[in-house]
Amino acid sequence: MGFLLTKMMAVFGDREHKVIVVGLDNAGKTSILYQFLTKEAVHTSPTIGSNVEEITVGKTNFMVWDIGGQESLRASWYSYYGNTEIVILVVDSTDRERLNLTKEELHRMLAHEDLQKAAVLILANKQDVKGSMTAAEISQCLTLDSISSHSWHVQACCALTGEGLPASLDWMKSRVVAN
Ligand SMILES: Nc1nc2c(ncn2[C@@H]2O[C@H](COP(=O)(O)OP(=O)(O)OP(=O)(O)O)[C@@H](O)[C@H]2O)c(=O)[nH]1
Ligand SMILES: [Mg+2]
Repeated sequence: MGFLLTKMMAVFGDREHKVIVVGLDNAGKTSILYQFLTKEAVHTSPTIGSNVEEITVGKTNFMVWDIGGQESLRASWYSYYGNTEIVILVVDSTDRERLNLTKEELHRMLAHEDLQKAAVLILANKQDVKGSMTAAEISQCLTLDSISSHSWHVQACCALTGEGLPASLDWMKSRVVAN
């Protein structure tokens, strides 16, 4: 039976892996979701609630939930946590003032019982903007080196051009294959 299942998965592909995309409002979460899907920049407006799309990378299927980041919506992020395998935390690399707030949200999420097995991908978005913080700066401000409870990775990207996003999908794929 196990052999048959392995064979079928090789032919039809794997089951779906749940991914949530979080981060403060205006970070670029929806832009990233649709850049993943269409490989193009899309016009967005602030997300009220969430968007969900299936993203396929080779034979790996991700069900990706993009959740609104406005303050009033952050309190309900937890309702999306169940069965999440990967958390994508999108950071607006131009928003120095609110990086501490992102840090608080990140560490709060990592402490949540439903996310204990999730891997975390931090996307340092808006790298096209002159003077934006580097991935290394963001990594330091978010104290990523102190995280030993979760597998994590930081990636610089630009949702307008798609730069850095294929590498992000590769890392996500490596995480779900590893488990
Ligand atoms: N320059 C630049 N602008 C970006 C980039 N990514 C997103 N933006 C812009 O940032 C604004 C917010 O993008 P959204 O994708 O709507 O942000 P969001 O994180 O989904 O915001 P909420 O839904 O309110 O939580 C839009 O005007 C985007 O065009 C980027 O890489 N570079
Ligand atoms: Mg949005």
